[in-house]
Parts: sequence; C-alpha cells; structure tokens
Amino acid sequence: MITLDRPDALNALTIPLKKELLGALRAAGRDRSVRAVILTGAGRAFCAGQDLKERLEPDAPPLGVELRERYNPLIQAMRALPKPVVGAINGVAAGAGASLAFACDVRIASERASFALAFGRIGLVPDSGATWFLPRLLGPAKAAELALLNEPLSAADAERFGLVVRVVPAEALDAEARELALRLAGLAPRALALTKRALERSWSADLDSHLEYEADLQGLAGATADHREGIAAFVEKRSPDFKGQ
Ligand code: LHQ
Repeated sequence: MITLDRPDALNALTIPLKKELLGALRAAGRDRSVRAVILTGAGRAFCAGQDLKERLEPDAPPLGVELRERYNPLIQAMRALPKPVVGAINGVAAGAGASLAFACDVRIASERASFALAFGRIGLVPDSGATWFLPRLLGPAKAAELALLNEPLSAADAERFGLVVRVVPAEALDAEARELALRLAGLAPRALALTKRALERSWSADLDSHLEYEADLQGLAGATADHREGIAAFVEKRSPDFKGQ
C-alpha cells in the first residue's frame, strides 16, 4: 500500500512527495512479491493536487517543466506498472490529485470521497492526464462538465458513472480496498499485466490491429505455467495457485 502522507496539507503534492511516490511505484514494479498496489491518502483527503504554497517559492520550476519532469513520469509509471493499481479514494481528490485517482486501474471510494478538477479556479488547464482519462472514464459530456465548470463529482455520482467500482463507509474503505487488491493478487500476474497493456493500447488502435495484438498477447499468456495451473485447477475443481510464471 502506498499512502500519500501529508494530511495537514490534504496530501498536496510537493517535489519531495512526488519523488517518493515515483520511487515507491518503481519499487513496487521491481518487487516480484508485489502483485497489486493500493494508492491512498492519509487523513481526510486523498490528495489536493499540487501544493500551491510550494508554487509561491521563488525557485519553483515553470509549470511545463514541473509537469514534464515530475507529474508526467508519475502518471506514466502508474500506467506502465505491470500490476494493477487500486485507488482507495478516502476523501477529496482535487487537481493533479484527481489525475492520480484517474490513473489507477480501479477505484474504490469512501462515501466521503469527491473528485474536483479545481484547475480552472486557479486559471490552469487540467493536466497530468486529466483531459485524457476523463472522456474515457466518464464519457465526453460529463468530462466537459467537470473540466470546464470545475463541478465536483460526489462519491455517489462517481459510482453512478462507473468511475469507482463501489462506494463504502469511510471506516470500511481500508478493508474493502485490501480485499479488492487481494483478489487481484490472487490472479495470474502475467495475464493481468498483459490485460492492462491490451486495455491501454485499445484507445489508439483499430479493431483489426487490436485483434492481432490480442492474439500475440494470448500467445504469451498461453505459454505460462500459470495458464496450465488455471486449467488444472478448473478440471480438479480447486482454486488455482498462480506463481507468476
Ligand atoms: C493545501 C492544498 C494545496 C497546499 C489544501 N496546496 N495546501 C499545478 C501546478 C503545477 C504543476 C502541475 O499541475 C498542477 C496541478 C494542480 O494540482 S492544480 C490544482 C491544485 N489544487 C487545488 O487547487 C485544490 C486546493 N484546495 C482546495 O480547493 C481545498 O483545500 C479542498 C477543496 C481540496 C478542500 O477544502 P477544505 O476541506 O475546506 O480544506 P482546506 O481548504 O481548509 O484545507 C486544509 C489545509 O490543507 C489548509 O491548510 P491550513 O494550514 O490553512 O490548515 C490548506 O491550505 C491545505 N491545502 N489544498 N493544493
């Protein structure tokens, strides 16, 4: 579990926090014993986005540089991670904090969660993938409403729009997110990684080339010991024991 841990500032993203988060994502990618990652926030917020006070410091890098050097690599690391990322959205996810939530593979939300783009209020454009993820996750009309009007989305509406798999009482979020992550961790890791890759690629592919791509991936998945174990478990009417091989 990766916890953004600056609760007094609603886990607003400073340069050190962004560096730590990227390090934690990369470490999770390298560690073979990690089969799923939970991303959550300490305290009452998931993440309030960029630390706006840090932006007032005289040596704050230009926004374009900050995005290219620190935000974009975070989003890319989450999408390229060959393991599922479960967003446990415990409270408000605003600005780039909402983008982090959108970049998770699945999200489960506390009833106290909300999503707010917030960028418009400070004269900025939604970034860190927000304008890429939102139309895909919510559809173009709702995406435009959120992005242009900066309307927050409640947890209940997020569930209605399919942005989160489930809304749970605040005190149950941790256990429910762990259960979801454990379910994912019990699946065949290689197949999950390839599935994530196929879903990602589908956005920029035509059907014919994507059918080919799926056939290639299936060739890889089909050659794994986990595939053989899955079939054996089915025939023997038992739960599979996937080893990631
Ligand atoms: C904060 C923050 C915060 C610092 C709460 N920073 N302290 C931007 C620039 C650079 C490059 C790339 O991209 C970006 C992307 C972005 O993320 S832009 C969007 C940045 N985020 C926002 O505009 C959201 C700002 N926060 C809020 O609007 C509110 O805090 C929300 C609606 C999230 C929560 O409201 P409340 O529940 O009323 O809490 P609060 O406002 O009282 O905040 C509690 C504390 O957290 C407070 O500190 P204090 O010392 O006064 O108790 C806030 O100053 C601090 N905080 N967000 N982003």
